[in-house]
Amino acid sequence: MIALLGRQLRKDLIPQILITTLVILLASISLMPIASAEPDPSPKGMLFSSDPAGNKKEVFLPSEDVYVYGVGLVKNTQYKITVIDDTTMMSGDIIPSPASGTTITDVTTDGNGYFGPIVIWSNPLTPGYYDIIADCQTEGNIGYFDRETDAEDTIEASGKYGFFVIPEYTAGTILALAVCFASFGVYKSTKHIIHKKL
Ligand SMILES: [Ca+2]
Ligand SMILES: [Ca+2]
Repeated sequence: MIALLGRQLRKDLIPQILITTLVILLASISLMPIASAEPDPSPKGMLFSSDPAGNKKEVFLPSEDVYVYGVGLVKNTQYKITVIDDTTMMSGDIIPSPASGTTITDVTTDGNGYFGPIVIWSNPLTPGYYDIIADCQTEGNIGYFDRETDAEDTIEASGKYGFFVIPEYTAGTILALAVCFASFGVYKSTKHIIHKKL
């Protein structure tokens, strides 16, 4: 009797088992494209030159300080940040000496792979085009640029410069032009008032 009930029970369960298996199979198939679309497990870090508040900034006056912050770097890890003359780096290249007037800065990333903004160059700055490179001190080759673990300014990645320091005379010219335009505006509005009075 018990054996009969058991057989009956198993017989009733067979369709349910088949349906459950089918559902699991379909769910696996539907999840497959999602799994293959997962982001790169080792995303490349990025550096950004900025102001003290962490707003991206690429053009500096010689009288300003250059700040940098990094995102997507190796977590809780030491990096050496170097300002170099504008160049194009390939993975495996030796990291050039710091640009004149700059020094290498040590930083440690937080649990999210983030650091900064920190000052990497205090004024007075030397006019020119520069790149910023972060050399990981725990992975890759120290002193060499490793694209998998290191990060450089993202603008450098597209073959451009990381940041630019405007020459004094350019800044002076812009200021002179601004004063000129402002004076011209005052003159025009004054003239307009005089004409009105006449
Ligand atoms: Ca390295
Ligand atoms: Ca560059």
